[in-house]
Amino acid sequence: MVRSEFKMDAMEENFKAITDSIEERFSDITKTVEDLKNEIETLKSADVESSKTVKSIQADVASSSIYTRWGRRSCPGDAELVYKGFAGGGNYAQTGGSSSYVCLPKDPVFDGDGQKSKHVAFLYGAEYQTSTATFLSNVQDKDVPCAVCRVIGRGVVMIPSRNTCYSGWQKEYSGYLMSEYYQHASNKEVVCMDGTPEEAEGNDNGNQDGALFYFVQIGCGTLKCPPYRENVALTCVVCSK
Ligand SMILES: [Ca+2]
Ligand SMILES: [Ca+2]
Repeated sequence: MVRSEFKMDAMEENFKAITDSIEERFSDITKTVEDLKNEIETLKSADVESSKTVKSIQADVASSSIYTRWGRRSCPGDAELVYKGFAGGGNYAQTGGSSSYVCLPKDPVFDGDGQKSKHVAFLYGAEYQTSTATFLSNVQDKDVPCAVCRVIGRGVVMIPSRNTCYSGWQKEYSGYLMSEYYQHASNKEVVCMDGTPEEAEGNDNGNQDGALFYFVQIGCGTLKCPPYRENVALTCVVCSK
């Protein structure tokens, strides 16, 4: 009797030891599973972060904006110079031809003398026509340069009739709106001339005309004054973000 009781006790002890060990292992496994879950979550968020970084780097590399800085031979700030040259466009006295100003590079490349046509559009160099203005009249008849500029990872906007950018935007350059004289045969787009205009390389101070640049002012009416004002040259600013 005593012997079998002793046997039972021993069995019970043995059984308890086994269940304890199972419980212990189970708790270890649960902890390991928890640890692995946490690790997976950490890896997942790290992956999301790194793919975000990769995407933003790709966006920076892929996206760039181009603008023309009229009246200058260089690009401002961190903008990269694509090329510089001479502002040109259709002749002020001709009804046909280019209604855009174009930035012609200083180093043209031609395909050959034999390639020509009788019926064509003409491009001419451009001059500042500021003699009747109360400011910058010293650049009258000077030839207008231009620079084509590239900014990486930012968009660009030209805002007419402001000389400062809106909050969060970086100023590329500011100046004055210019276009063709309102009574000339040729009409042109409105562009933003740098506020500190230079002369083109090889400038001739003489009056050769061609495509012309005049300041732009407001005609009040449908456009309300205020906030607009008559008899004041309109400003402009080129901003990037
Ligand atoms: Ca000239
Ligand atoms: Ca002129």
